Amino acid sequence: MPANLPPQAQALWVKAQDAKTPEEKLERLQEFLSAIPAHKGTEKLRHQVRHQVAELREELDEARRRRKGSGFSYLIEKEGAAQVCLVGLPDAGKTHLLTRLTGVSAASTDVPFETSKPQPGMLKHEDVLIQIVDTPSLSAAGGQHTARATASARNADVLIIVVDGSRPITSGLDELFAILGAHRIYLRPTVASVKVERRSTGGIQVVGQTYSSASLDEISRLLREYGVMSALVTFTGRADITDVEAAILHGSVFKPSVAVVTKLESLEPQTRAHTLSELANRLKPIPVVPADAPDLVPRVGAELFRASGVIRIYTKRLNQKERSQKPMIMRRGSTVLDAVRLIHSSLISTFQYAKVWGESVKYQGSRVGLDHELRDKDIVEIHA
Ligand SMILES: Nc1nc2c(ncn2[C@@H]2O[C@H](COP(=O)(O)OP(=O)(O)OP(=O)(O)O)[C@@H](O)[C@H]2O)c(=O)[nH]1
Ligand SMILES: [Mg+2]
Repeated sequence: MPANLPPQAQALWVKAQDAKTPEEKLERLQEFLSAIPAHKGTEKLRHQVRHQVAELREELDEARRRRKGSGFSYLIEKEGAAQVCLVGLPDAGKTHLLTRLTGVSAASTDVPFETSKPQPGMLKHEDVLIQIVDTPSLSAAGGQHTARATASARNADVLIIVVDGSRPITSGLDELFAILGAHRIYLRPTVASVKVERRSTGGIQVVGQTYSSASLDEISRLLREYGVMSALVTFTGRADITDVEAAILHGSVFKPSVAVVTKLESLEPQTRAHTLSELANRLKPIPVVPADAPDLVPRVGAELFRASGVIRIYTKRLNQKERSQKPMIMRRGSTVLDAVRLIHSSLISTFQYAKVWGESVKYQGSRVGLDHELRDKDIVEIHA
């Protein structure tokens, strides 16, 4: 159902977006909240704005504490090929898993909400390092732990959903999804969705709306009403104009994820198998890895690498046999041009061709141009 906001509420929303400080934003969001008419169509929106208000309050409280005290920041700076965040309900086994994946030791007992701030470690996957961040547990009641965990999850490239296999699966997942959803974090690309990325210039650009009933005019008009003059709008599936509005208002994010199931070893073999297949069904297409797998670290590493959407590219100097030891980390879909830019931008003007070995070419050592798309583990030799 569309939110159909009256112009006055729309204007207040625009004002809230233009807020210069978190204090101002909090105040304006509260004004906006009180201007949203209460009916079925605005239920979700009201719920989410309320959450946003609560999050901002937490953030402000935290900033105040920081000013007084330790100067500690709760967002972990990214390192390695990707940042992965462990999320889950109390006592699911996140901290224990951090230790198993990275060797970092931290208190992990049966005290719920034991972890109170994010902590990082590095997992080695083949020749790359993947950063794993342990977070406080999520709770439907919200609060500081949940705020820190969801902020970390938003910041991460990939999530590991830690599921306690000894507890009822359905209710546990429902709770987890409800909490993440309330914070506008989604684990699966929805069948129909819209992503609105704001830009400073360039007007409204729309891609992928072939299957949508929304016209470019309609989309531009709606965005303008909300004060968005330049943005890249990406449609997936048969999303319509109400999905555009939802994307502007809710700022949802999609996070690729991998599930790890803990505490399976005490289960009867049959119950164990049933639990795993129930989870796989429910979470499809998210891969599910049992925490008692003997090859846990390489398996999780491979799944995380796949989910992260990055590839490794090696370089080779002219007339040398060996490729570089260390890979360059690039986004999937990157081309020779992207690689050349990363090596040295001055090479672009003198570039003649590149020779490539690996999966992206049919014949090893083929000559390719700048627009050639690279694959994981390709070796590139630039001729310039
Ligand atoms: N049997 C078994 N116990 C586990 C497993 N994973 C974790 N545990 C135990 O479960 C308890 C909770 O584990 P934690 O790693 O502290 O859980 P958490 O998700 O970090 O929970 P918070 O306290 O909210 O941070 C600890 O006593 C762990 O030893 C597992 O795979 N099997
Ligand atoms: Mg913990």
